[in-house]
Amino acid sequence: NFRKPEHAIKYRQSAFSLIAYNFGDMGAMMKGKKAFDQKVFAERAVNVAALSKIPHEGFIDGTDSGNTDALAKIWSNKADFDERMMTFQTNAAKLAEIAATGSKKELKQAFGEVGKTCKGCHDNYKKD
Ligand code: ASC
Repeated sequence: NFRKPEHAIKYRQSAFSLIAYNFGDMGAMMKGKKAFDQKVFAERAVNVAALSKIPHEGFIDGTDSGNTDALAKIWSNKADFDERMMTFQTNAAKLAEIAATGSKKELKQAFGEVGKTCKGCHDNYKKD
């Protein structure tokens, strides 16, 4: 367990930083901002799939204030939030699977699905 609320906040933020870096690099390839490299893309997708399982645990009670962009709404809509987190994990796992063997078209679609889950949560539950 976390000893202090700020440890839980730091824990989830650390995971999100790693997710943003890996997903951002995949995004650069999808947008043609850098050359598409299937091997690198697939490695990043595996990273995101593993990392997607980390942040949820950090959203413990009493961590809606302090050094966080998380809105208190998370805890008054916890079932919805939890479900979105699970969808993120499921879609990230699918993307990793498709990235290993799939066509670029399939991969683009799966990448978009993960991006939607990021955005959905940010729009609803993150300070802008
Ligand atoms: C990213 C990133 C996000 C998501 C989101 C997807 O690369 O940092 O927060 O994608 O913009 O819509």
